[in-house]
Amino acid sequence: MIEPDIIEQTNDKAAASLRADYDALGEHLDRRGIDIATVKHKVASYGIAVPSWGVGTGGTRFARFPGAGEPRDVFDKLDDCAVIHRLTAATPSVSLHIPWDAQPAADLNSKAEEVGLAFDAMNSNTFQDQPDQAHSYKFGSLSHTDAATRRQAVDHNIACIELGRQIGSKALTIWVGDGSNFPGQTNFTRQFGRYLDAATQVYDALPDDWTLLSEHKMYEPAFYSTVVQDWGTNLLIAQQLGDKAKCLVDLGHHAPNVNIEMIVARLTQFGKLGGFHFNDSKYGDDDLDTGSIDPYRLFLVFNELVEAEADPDFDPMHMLDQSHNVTDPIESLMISATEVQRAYAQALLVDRAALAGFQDDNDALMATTTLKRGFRTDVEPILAMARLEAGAAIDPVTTYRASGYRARVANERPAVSGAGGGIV
Ligand SMILES: [Mn+2]
Repeated sequence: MIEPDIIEQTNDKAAASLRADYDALGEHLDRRGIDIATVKHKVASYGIAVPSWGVGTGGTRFARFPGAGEPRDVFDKLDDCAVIHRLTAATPSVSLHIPWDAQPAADLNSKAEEVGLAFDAMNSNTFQDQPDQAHSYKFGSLSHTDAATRRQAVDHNIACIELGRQIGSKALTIWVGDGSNFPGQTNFTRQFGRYLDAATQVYDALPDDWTLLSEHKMYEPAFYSTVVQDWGTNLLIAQQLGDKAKCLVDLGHHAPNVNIEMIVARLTQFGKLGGFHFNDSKYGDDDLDTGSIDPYRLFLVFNELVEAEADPDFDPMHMLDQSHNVTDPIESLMISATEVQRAYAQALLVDRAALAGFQDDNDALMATTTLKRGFRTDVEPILAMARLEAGAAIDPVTTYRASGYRARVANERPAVSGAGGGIV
């Protein structure tokens, strides 16, 4: 897929400059009492899951403009995901969306083994109708007024668990588009009761070592009210269902300016933070590339995660969830994976003892300056050196473009694709 020679050639051109930059940063960090090798090791062991639906062009509610060489099916998607991991060494797993990616487990396993990837959380889909389904989700799925429709949605989630169990997944992510568009259209209380009842049936089918991740979203596709609209409702669900149920935080699923890092802290404090969908947004659920709009917010989220790292039981799942409309999705996902790593590395540089001291002394200025110092540090040499040492690319996008991968798959894959995609 990507010739090793291409990686070697492009790395050779950049390696001397990288070593000089890395050494200089190492000296600088040493003066701050930070061992650069320790930070690099943590970055190198950090992995984030790629969403299978992210390697195709997403589109908006208005239009979708397909790109060249789009994946035709889950096997093409896994090829593209493998390219991302080959060049970044940051994305060892893929999160599947069912039924878009539904294939026999044996075929999925053999393809994953061929390309060296594992499967992360399974995602169910009850926000659109499939051609062969008996009951429509037009007016909801797990919270639908009709018992047979709810049963169909429950059965679909259980089928996702069953497939996931056969391919080594350990989690099911549930996001529903259920809600209403008019005041009075639904009774909030009865609708949420139906949701909890149906979600409990899914939860009861979960293997012991699995996690059920419920994902909240403020609005869309329902515009007046959404059943799982915010982290408060999400927490109620996780508490109601049981220990294996946790909350998934998608950065884009909040109103502008919401303090997401504080939501992360709250859920962490009570053992209910289950995972993330990383992306970025300017106005709503824009699904823009991670770190493209507000990298400081991403850093502040990671500051909370690093703060919680001391607890050995703290292990939330990390996934990207983006929609790419104007870029090559492989390039966007490579950049996004490294942006998440960057925020993690910057958060590792925060002098936590000093920060705690300033907090206790109510020295607001020194506290915020101490925190921001991590964000101000250019950690790119750490990320690039981790990639080089893992046999990946110092500059993933340059190497990817030099490889000619997109032109090659464009020859093999027809321009019109039936593969699922979109904003979720
Ligand atoms: Mn999401």
